[in-house]
Amino acid sequence: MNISDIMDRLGVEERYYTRGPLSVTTPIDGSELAQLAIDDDAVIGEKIALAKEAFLKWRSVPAPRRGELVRLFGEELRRHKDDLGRLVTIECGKILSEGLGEVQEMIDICDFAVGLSRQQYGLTIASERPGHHMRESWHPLGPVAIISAFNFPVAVWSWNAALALVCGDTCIWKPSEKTPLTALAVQSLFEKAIARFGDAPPHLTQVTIGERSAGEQIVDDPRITLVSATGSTRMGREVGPRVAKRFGRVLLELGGNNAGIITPSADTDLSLRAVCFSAAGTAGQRCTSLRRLFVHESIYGDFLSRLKSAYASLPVGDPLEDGVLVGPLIDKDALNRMHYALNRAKAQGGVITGGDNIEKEGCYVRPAIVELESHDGIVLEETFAPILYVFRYVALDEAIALQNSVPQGLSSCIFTRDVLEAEQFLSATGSDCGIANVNIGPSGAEIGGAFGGEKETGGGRESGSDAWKAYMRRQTQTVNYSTALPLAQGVKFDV
Ligand code: UN1
Repeated sequence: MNISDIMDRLGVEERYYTRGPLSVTTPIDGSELAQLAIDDDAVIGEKIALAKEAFLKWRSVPAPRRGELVRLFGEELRRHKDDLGRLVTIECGKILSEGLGEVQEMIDICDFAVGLSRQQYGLTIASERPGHHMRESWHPLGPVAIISAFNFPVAVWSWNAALALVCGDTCIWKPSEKTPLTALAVQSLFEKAIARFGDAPPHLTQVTIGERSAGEQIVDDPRITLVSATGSTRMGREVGPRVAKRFGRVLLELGGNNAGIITPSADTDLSLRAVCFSAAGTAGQRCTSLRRLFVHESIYGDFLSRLKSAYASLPVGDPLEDGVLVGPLIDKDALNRMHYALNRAKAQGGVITGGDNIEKEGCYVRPAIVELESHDGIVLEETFAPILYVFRYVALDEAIALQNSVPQGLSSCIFTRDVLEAEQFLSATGSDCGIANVNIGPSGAEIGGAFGGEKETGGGRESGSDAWKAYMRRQTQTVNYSTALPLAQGVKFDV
């Protein structure tokens, strides 16, 4: 597949993707797209130094002016949405409307960050001492490392970078080795915005292409004040303690094992569509993909037979083609892991519908439904593939308890028209996840809310709401505007 025209329009020169040891392939047909150079330790060290140098200047630029740069970047994204969206599809295999949707998500977070650049509000606090006032100020933090995954190769970076930039931070981005081309393209669009902005310090954002050791170097460097990492729980288990050891900050977005509950009052058509999109869409390769479904016993038979026929008619194929809804898995390893999970589910007594490979270049597979009685074993693990484990339930309490009984806690949903059930699900005794939805699936969140999850999902929150606070340092300030020196808590210390 030839990408030179797209790369050209996105402003990436050929020399950056035609020589080097890292071979980049497309999951569409497995063919090679590019060969990239890999940064060695010295280059990464130099990039970190440059990020620090840029930070020392950028932190003094007024926040609304920093917002102007992000506004200009958003304009570049709007202008190049078609090409970048297509490149996302080519590099990671999601269908074109989702590739375009990913760029839209970048545009949305840029808009959000522009507004935020005038809203980094702190509190004023009543002081107990006469002639004193207290307040809270938010200051820029420092260089931020963004480690991103293949499945949202550009949107998740932008959630971090757009906020970090208006907060006065600089960014070093280590994209997945599977999707470095979209990172180069985004960097090039960012540089177009920089050129229009005029007086930004150089190296506000940089990309580093590297393998595991590059990640380790970034994670261990004390100049990196925040490591925002998206990926598996296994990766987070290594990154978290290493950054903590040097008292750095982490923001972790790790594995999910998201569930849905279909209650007797659910709107069947709506819930069927939601289940198909969130379990089979993106070939099950979202952190938020639906992986477990609890269906009330009174509607189980009917719901399952409709779900199976919907699955049987899902168009699987080339994600660039019109009408296709399910593209390929990212690579052969992903395909092997899917079959491994299906074999284990079968050994646990699971009855499998679908899941067979589709004869075609690339890693195409029919999404699978697995009906199970025992909620354990492989069900407790996240497999990044279109497998939906389905269970029958009798009482809602029991379904919620099972939903919460996995180690991960990212996203969850219930389908009901009963307000009591909906509110129970959203209450303190309901879903234990970072995201809980009613009458929509667990995936496809908007940028306005804080995104992230509990337990082994890592506890981080990115994107909307007050997630920006993770990219700043909080300072509590007390000013004495009197001539006396009263001490807090009535302490006496007269000299
Ligand atoms: C991810 O899968 O890493 O909520 C992020 C969603 C998307 C983001 C998913 N907006 O499904």
